[in-house]
Order: sequence, then C-alpha cells, then structure tokens
Amino acid sequence: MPHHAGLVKWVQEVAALTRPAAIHYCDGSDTEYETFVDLLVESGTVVRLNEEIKPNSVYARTDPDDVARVEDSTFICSVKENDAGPTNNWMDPDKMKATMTKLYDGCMRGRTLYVIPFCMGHIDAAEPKFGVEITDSAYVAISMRIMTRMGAEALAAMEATEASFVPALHSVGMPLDDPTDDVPWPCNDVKYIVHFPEERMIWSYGSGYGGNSLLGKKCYALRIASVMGRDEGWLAEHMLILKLTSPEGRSYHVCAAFPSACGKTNLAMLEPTIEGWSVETLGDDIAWLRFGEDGRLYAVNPETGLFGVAPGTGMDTNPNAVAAIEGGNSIFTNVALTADGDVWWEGMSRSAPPNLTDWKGRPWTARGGPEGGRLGEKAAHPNSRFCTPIEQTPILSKDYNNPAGVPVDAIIFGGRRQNTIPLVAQSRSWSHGVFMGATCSSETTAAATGAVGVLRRDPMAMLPFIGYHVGDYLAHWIEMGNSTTHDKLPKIFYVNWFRRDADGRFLWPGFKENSRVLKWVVERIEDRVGVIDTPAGMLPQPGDLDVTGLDITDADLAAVIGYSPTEWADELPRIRRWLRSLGSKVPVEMDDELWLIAEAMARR
Ligand code: GTP
Ligand code: SPV
Ligand code: MN
Repeated sequence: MPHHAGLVKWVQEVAALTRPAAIHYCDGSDTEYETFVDLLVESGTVVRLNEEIKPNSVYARTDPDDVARVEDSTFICSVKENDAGPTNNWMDPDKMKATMTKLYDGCMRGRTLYVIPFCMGHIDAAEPKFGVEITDSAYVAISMRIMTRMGAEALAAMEATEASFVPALHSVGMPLDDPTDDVPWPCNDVKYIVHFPEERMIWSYGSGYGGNSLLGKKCYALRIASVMGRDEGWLAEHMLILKLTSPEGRSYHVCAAFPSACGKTNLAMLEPTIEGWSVETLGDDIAWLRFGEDGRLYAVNPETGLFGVAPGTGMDTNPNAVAAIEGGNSIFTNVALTADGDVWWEGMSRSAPPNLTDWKGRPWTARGGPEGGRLGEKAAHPNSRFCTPIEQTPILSKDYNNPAGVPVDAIIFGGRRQNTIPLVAQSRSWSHGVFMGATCSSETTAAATGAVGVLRRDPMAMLPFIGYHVGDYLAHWIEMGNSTTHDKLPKIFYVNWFRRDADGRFLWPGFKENSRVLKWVVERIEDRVGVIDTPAGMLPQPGDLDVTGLDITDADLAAVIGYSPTEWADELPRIRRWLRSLGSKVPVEMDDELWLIAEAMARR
C-alpha cells in the first residue's frame, strides 16, 4: 500500500464509484508483466507470439469498432468555453462530470482496478511530470509499461516529496456481473476522452485503444502538457526528435511535426542514402521543448516506447524500426498473424506469407482476401500498431536519456498534400515559420476514426491535441520566439513528401531519400546555399538539392520542389478563411504574414 496520501485517497474514491472486484498497485516488474499476460491470454485479449521469432511479445485484436482515436468524442472541458476554442469539443466541466460519473458508477464490477504510477519525461528531471492512471484494462497496463516510466520507481519518486500528479481515470466501460460473459476486447459504444485542463485531470471511458486509453500519451503529454507549457513557458508538441551528423562530423538536432500517420516514426529512424550522413533517434511522436540557461531551445522525448503504424514498415522503408521490433518485448495490435505465431502486415515483405489470419481473425490469402470478406481487404488494419521499447532502436542517440534534452537547430512542419506545398521550404522568420506551422494542412488518415483523405488544416500537426484555444496556442508560439535572441532560435522549415502528379503517383520517393532534404536544411543552417524567395517560402535553388544517384526526372524534380502560382491562387483564400474562422485570439502576426504573401503573389 503506497503512503502517498493524495494517491490513496483518490484510489479509494474511484474504487467506491466504480466498484471493482480487486485493486492492484502496479510495480512494473517482470513478474507482474507475466501475470498480466497470463490473464490477458486467459480472457482471449492477446495470444503469445512464437518465442523463437518474437520473444516476450503478444498479439491483440481489438473490437472492429475500437481501432483508432475518436476525435468526435474527445473534449476539452475548460471552465470557460472560450478557453477550449473553436477547434475542440467542449462541455461544461460540471455537466461532463455528472454525465461521466453516471457512466463510471459500477463500471468496474467484476474487474480489477489497476493503479499505474508513471512519469512523463525523466524521473530525475528538474520538475518531473508525474501521473497516475487508474484502468480496468491489463492491456493498458502492459502497454503503459512500454510507453512510460511506470511502476515502483515512479511511485517512490512521487512519494519522496508527496508530489502532485495528473489523475488519469480510464475504464473500458464494460462491467462483468458474470465472469464467463467477458469478451476478448471489452469496450463500449459510448466513448468519452475528456480533459479538465484547469484541474490537470483526464477521464476516459469506453475505448481500449491507443491514444484513447494510454493516457500518458496524447491526453497527458500533449493535451494537458500543452496547457502546462502555456502556463509555464514551454511547448508540448507532436514532434519526432532526431540527431543528424554530417560527413564533417558536425551534429544537428531536428524536431519535426507531421500529423498522425504522416511520417514521424519513419523520419525519426531514417537511414540516409547520401554518403557520410547519419541519423540517430531521440523520439518519434512527442517532444517537450524548453529554453535552456543558454537561451537555446531544448527537446526531450517524454515517452519510452514507439507506438508505430505497422503497415508500410519494412526493411526497405524503415530497417531500424524492423530491428527494434525483432528485439521482441512488444505488443502488436490489429496486424495479421502467421501460421507459425509471428506477425505480418502490408509492406513488411513484398509477398504475404501463406495461411495468414487477418486482423478480424479470418483466414486470409493474398489472392482471395479474407474468408467471407471483400476481395482486396487488407490483412492488417491501416491503423494497426507495434508497441516497442524505444531502447531497442539500434540507432538510439546516447542523449535519449539526458533529462536536459538536446538543443534544437531546426523545426520542420509537414503534412500530406497532393499539391500546392513544395517538397521543402524555409521560413523567412520565426513568425513566418509559425505561420507555416499554423496553416499546415493534411489529408486525414486512418489514425483517427472518420473519413480518410479529407483535406483539413492541422496547425503544427496539433489540431486534435491542443488542450486550449488555438488562437492562444499560436500566440504562445509567437511569444516563445520573443523569449530569446533571434540567432538562438531554431530555423523553421515546411516539407511535403506527398506531392503527386496528375495520375496520383508520388513525385518524390520519400522515406530514406528524405535525407536529401535534411542535408539541404543543414546547408541552410550553415548558410552554404542560397534560396529562391517565393510566396510558398524560401525554396532550394536549382541544383542545390542533392539528387546524386536518385532516379528522378528533371521534370518531376522541378514539379516537386517548385512553386505553383495557380495552386497558391487557390490556397491563399482557403488559408484566409480558415484563419478567420478561428476568431480574434489569433495573433496579429498571422495576418501580417498572410498580407506579405498576398503582396508577393500580386507582385509576381
Ligand atoms: P503517428 O504514430 O500516427 O503519429 O504517425 P507517424 O507520423 O509516426 O507516421 P509513420 O512514420 O508511422 O508513417 C505513416 C505512414 O506514412 C506509413 O504508412 C508510411 O509508410 C508512410 N510514409 C512515411 N514516410 C513517407 C514518405 O516519405 N513518403 C511516402 N509516400 N509515405 C511515407
Ligand atoms: C497518433 O494518432 O498521432 C498516434 C497514435 O500517435 S495514438 O496513440 O492512437 O494517438
Ligand atoms: Mn502521433
């Protein structure tokens, strides 16, 4: 029994409401993990994979209706509606608590209540950010063990100072009055993912999946942390962190924000195709950015695991992710299962192994698709995931475990756009960079429920993750740029790996070849190459982007790196309308930048 009074009291209150059959305080040990896996095997939630091929790893299939983040059911319940802003769902916090208290009433009957003490970021950080997740899902408990610093050590650190923590309550919302009634993936049609920003509190109900249930991740490390960052002068961002070393041995740190399923994990683990360059990984999804004593911006990855999109991850695209996964100790969700107890997904190998079982549990073949299903249905769900300790990444940077983080030289924003946005552009200034991030747009992916391929603005790739008013968020970005001298700020870039030709073919090969863009970024930081100034930003001069040995025609290259006046004539009004739709809190700098671009377009 822990001796953190605040924690004990909260657990008692939640138990009185949810009425679990048992309470278990998680210590994060190997024995505990084994016990949880045994329980999950027994309930049919997971199967153990072949120990020879994927040691210490399990495979889970979710309910087919619980496969991604649910943005429509995600709420920022600030006291005032205007603090949630136009991009978040809002409900009065008291009303939401009343609604959810009814749902939580008795919701853990017949189940165990797990208490998971955790720390986002380093336990020995200057101000460690603690949390405690209460959940009735052992799948969540074993996933949190990979994704966060959890268990006895986190609890001891909290207890040492009676530290405050973010209470994060999660239930799958399926009480069990008769244990034989349990299903492999309990969940509820009613789902709520709710944040109380002033109280720094999270309530989640009805889903067992990823960002809906591993509450340290999107709910804490982005939505709640973004509010903490606003109040305390730092940033919580949907960014990978990588270290890039040039042939001359000079190193640079780059943070990049792309929307969900738009290439962060792939870029973070990149194997450069250009001679003499190397990449090391520090993070693949979330970065916390603070100014150091020296006035530079430092980045820390608050997580300890990769929760990566499985499809498309293969030796040809991301060999380092493959190597990390081969290390075992992983949880695979909604991928396909092979006959010998291994996992498979589209893009892992050119041809599918025979006798697969698909993510819905049906026999599946490459020629016929799933038995009883539609021809062409994929074996793995497009948002299927691997959950793997980041320490298994062969190219993990030695600075990954440094609580102070790494100094950031460049920030890259990006999105998935068929047209309009060039391969790479540099911003003319910090505020132009903030404008680029703010007006970032992307076609939606399977990482959230809803239609795929719909174009939407996704400011800083944070649209679903900003825990407060988007206008205040953009003002905070501008303010951050005013907190140090200009020369110490990271340079800001905007990339698009996804530009296509009229036939829908990608113009840029992407993946490892994106190293060529990183090289240009470094050459710009070092001021070794010039630019062409356009309304889309400062673009590479012809010949400056290193395409040595790359199979790309001059016409395709020109099309992928070029500025298109006709496409921008369509884009500018869309940007203007969107900025207007955000209301009056948007910082004046955004209007100034818009005006400058409109001017430049008129002049050309
Ligand atoms: P989240 O974990 O959801 O935040 O996603 P992420 O941003 O980490 O995306 P990830 O790297 O997992 O990539 C998502 C999808 O985009 C995968 O199917 C990749 O194969 C694909 N992808 C990544 N990089 C590129 C690229 O450079 N070009 C193309 N065409 N596709 C890419
Ligand atoms: C994302 O959707 O950006 C993810 C996956 O990284 S989830 O953890 O489900 O949010
Ligand atoms: Mn993500």
